[in-house]
Amino acid sequence: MDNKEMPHDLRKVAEEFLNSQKIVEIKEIESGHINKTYLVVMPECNYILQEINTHVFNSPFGMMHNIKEVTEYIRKKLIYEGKDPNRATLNIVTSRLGQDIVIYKNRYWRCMQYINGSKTYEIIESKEMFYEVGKAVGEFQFLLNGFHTRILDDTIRHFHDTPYRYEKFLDIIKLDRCDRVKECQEEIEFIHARSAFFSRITSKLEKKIIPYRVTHNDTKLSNVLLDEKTGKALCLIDLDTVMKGSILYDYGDALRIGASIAVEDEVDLEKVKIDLELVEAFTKGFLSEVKEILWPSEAEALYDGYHIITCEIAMRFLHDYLEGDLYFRINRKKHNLERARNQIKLVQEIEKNEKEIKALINKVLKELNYDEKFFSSNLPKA
Ligand code: GN1
Ligand code: MG
Repeated sequence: MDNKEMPHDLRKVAEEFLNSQKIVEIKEIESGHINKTYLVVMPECNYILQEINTHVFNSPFGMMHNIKEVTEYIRKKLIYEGKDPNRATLNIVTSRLGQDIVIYKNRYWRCMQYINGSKTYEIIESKEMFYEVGKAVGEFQFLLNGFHTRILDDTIRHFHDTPYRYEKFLDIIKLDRCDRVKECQEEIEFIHARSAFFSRITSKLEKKIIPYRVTHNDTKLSNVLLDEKTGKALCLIDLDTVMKGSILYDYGDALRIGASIAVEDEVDLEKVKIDLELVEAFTKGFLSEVKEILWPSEAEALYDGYHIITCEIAMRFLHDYLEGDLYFRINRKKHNLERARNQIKLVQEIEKNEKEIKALINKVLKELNYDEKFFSSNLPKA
């Protein structure tokens, strides 16, 4: 969308945050399945303007509270370490009246600084690149270690509660409002067949075998900023779902997209394969950052994180298709079904490579000299 086509309302909203005289143009950015995102071009610096999807985030102020608290905490830690906080965390731009959210015609908007010279990717281009992504995901955890989970709102309750999501999935199948169940029998069976292990992570959280941490919860590749020139990791963006959770989901979600050689909605399922060298590179970057904080019980369940999050996302896409595409934005009629099939193929690939993945994780733990205690415990059995 160029300036001439720019809807009047969009400019009006931008003006609530930025000087209208200086706005060069506003362009839509095609990214993410939930919020609508625009780039506001200004003379020296660009800004991100986002319309918050309040169907998904029904407590937008709670969400902004979380983002503010977390970015402030990270900023302080970065300053203390002598790093540049402007490129290593998100910076919220408040409105003329000093508010984080502007409500315009009943729609909710927010603004953030665009980090100059940064780039995101939909597909990984090299091992080095994915190593950097691993470092960014690990560093996020490291920086937030010690941040109290109770400070944060539960923005989307039961977000990575896979057994809960399975219960909701069963309800949707029973209702079959869109008469789509018969078309998806095979996919539904695939999910049923794996439901027994959906609680592997949540039950460990409940029993305190693994800790609740402040986690990102949406560590897909396109949410990691890399420096355009150096390729080095800058930071994680899209902090909408930052809340208490398990590090295992963050580890797994990043691998889910990054270690697959096809994009998430690739329809040629032959192309949906995982690259073990990429799994290793990411794991190295990630584990090198979390060495001081990771529990042995978490290390031994890293594979489960990868496996379960991929099942969960497959189930969520299928759920949305069965419900009539109410949640994820779609660009074609069967987009959610295609995404679900793609993720199901990915789960099959993960299962096929289970031994190899577990062996790789163990190898990296050893190479990084993880403490003896990690090896006396029950590490993933290859
Ligand atoms: C959604 O909005 P986006 O694209 O960052 C979703 C994630 C899914 C992801 C799948 C709030 O993320 O949970 O993993 O799509 N976000 C929400 O690509 O549901
Ligand atoms: Mg998101």
